[in-house]
Amino acid sequence: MNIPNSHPRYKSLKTREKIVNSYKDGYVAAEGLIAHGRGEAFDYLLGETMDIYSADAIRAAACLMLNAKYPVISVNGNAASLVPDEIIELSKIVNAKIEINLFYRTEQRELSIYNTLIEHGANEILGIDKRNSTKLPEPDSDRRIVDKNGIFISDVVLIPLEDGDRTESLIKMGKKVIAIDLNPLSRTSMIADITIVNNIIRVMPELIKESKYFRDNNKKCNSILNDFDNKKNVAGSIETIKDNLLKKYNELYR
Ligand code: PTJ
Repeated sequence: MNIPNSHPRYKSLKTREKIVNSYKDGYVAAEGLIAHGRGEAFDYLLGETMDIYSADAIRAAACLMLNAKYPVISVNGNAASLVPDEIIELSKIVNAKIEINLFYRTEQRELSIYNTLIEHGANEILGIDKRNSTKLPEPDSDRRIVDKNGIFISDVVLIPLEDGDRTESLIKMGKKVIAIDLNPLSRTSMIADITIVNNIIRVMPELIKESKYFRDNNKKCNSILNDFDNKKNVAGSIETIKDNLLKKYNELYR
């Protein structure tokens, strides 16, 4: 379909087109399309911008990844579809491993995501060689299957669009978790060490920019990490939604 770039929701429609094509190509799960729709709804309520709370969380996330000994970026179908280049670029800046880790795991989807990331220039991708698979103690879902040389031994994991059970399991194992999730009410958002409540499409370029900055200005990271309070920050995002709703309400009724 031809989407005219004059359309008021051009960007959003193009993103939908991208994720639907990745579904047709076999690497986004059907359920990933539903998850995307839920994300869109929260993005709408959040005002579809980069607010101060996500900007703060991104700075803290950049610092945490740069200070990590063994950071890993966990990649699922939606992330591979929406931001493949950015995942690879970030992994190089913060020296992180990339690991494919799927909730709706099939070998065909794993391979398809692997091929996509290779096409986009990735060198090493974990989570695909079954000889290196091991299991986290929890959760019961296939998300617990991880790479011995990746998430299993990591100290910091970046998890875009993740479910709460595995987030909890990673935290119980003593790992620091950075989540990217548009839903500030999700269990993942509430329990992660750092939650970036924004659209992965907006987040990744900023995270790359901040990671480059703090790589060269690392001394500032300690105070940024000490000052960051995730619960307060997520509450700020909820407040943004509340303010946006109130503004709309007042426009209609006052
Ligand atoms: O590729 P798989 O098999 O690993 O499956 C991926 C999905 C996303 C289907 C799977 O992880 C899943 O079911 O996730 P949930 O539990 O639906 O959680 C996804 C979260 O991501 C929801 O809270 C959405 O609001 C949020 N989300 C959706 N799109 C975006 C997003 N957050 C940031 N940016 C987005 N573009």
